[in-house]
Amino acid sequence: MKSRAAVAWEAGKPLSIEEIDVQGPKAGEVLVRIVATGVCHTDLFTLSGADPEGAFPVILGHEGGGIVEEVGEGVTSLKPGDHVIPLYTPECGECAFCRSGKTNLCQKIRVTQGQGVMPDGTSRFSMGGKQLLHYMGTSTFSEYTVLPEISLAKINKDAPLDKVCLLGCGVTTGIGAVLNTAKVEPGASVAVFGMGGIGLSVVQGAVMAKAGRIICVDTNPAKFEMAKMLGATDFVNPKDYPDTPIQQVIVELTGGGVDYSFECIGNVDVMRAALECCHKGWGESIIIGVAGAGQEIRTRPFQLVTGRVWRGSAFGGVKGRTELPGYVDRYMGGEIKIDPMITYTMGLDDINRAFDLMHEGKAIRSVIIF
Ligand code: NAD
Ligand code: AHE
Ligand code: ZN
Ligand code: ZN
Repeated sequence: MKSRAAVAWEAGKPLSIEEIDVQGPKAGEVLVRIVATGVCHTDLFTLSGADPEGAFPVILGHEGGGIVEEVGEGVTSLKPGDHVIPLYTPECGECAFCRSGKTNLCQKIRVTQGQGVMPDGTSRFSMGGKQLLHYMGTSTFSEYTVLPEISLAKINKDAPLDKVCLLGCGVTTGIGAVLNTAKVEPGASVAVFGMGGIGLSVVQGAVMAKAGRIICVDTNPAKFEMAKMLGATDFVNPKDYPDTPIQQVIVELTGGGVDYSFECIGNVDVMRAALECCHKGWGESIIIGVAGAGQEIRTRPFQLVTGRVWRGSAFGGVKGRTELPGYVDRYMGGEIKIDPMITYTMGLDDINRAFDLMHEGKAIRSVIIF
């Protein structure tokens, strides 16, 4: 079938709106009509060429909401008409990772997903006979996309797909990092570095966890208004302290450091600051930001010897098929806020503007409506 899609032909170039060919679903696969998709910083990151796994030409996008159009042979858990959120972290329920009870990082299809192909090693996308790659197993920048059955969470049909698409990455990642990865307890102090869609969702998670102090750090003070509206208590712009390392500013502000910090930028120097602003003896820092090829984190081992903990979080530690429907219901019940995160909505033809707005720091999330 034909599909409108935004194609990334090469790194560093704007996306091109094309009419592509999409092959129907093979065994264990599902054809989905994407209704709406968010644009996440990770899409920009891969388009920039900084992603070690980035391969082109590719159809990016991983924060979508859609409707099942057709199912392949052997698919039992989904049928045409079901509303779904694509999962870049699938959940097969049977691999060692799924069975461990310790992680959400299902590895059943991770190798082929990273290579930009379906589990059988081939792509369902092409144009003029030339193969186009899948991205993160989701490729939501195409009106029609094909995913493995294990990469789809079935959700409440009453949920607006142009809102809950943000649960496909940003909102879930931030809230989950607080509740699942850090397990922030009531009264705890929290520092959040980076007030994009992820950092603001960490703020939201910290409020849900009943954290005491929620300190937001961003070099763009325009972001603080939304953070305050979501429940943040303190705002720090590193540019106001040109002569003092930001970790020292936060240690002094809190009289010894925070209980938890979250890096939501992808900057390895900020990752160090986020660790070092944690309280001696128990402070935990969670890395959420994705850093480019060749980047490495550094600190004095003494920081860890003296009790600080460095951890990471992918998709907020959330098991998508099991837990995401509950996140959707919590949005429907008013507990999870998504609408304020949507700064712009636009059609697929304007998708490059969504990338520009994020680069310029003017959008928390742009949602593309097909
Ligand atoms: P974003 O671009 O919307 O937000 C980043 C924010 O960081 C901006 O507000 C910006 O002003 C601020 N910032 C930049 N440099 C800064 C600095 N030196 N000090 C303080 N603030 C600074 O991005 P996003 O969509 O919120 O994504 C954030 C990061 O999280 C990205 O690296 C993205 O790839 C990553 N991410 C990870 C996961 C995961 O599962 N681990 C999921 C989604 C996104
Ligand atoms: N491909 C990159 C890493 C990218 C990365 O860390 N992705 C996150 C999700 S970001 C969503 O916006 C993730 O879930 N990682 C776990 C995984 O298995 O990819 C690289 O460095 O190679
Ligand atoms: Zn993302
Ligand atoms: Zn699995």
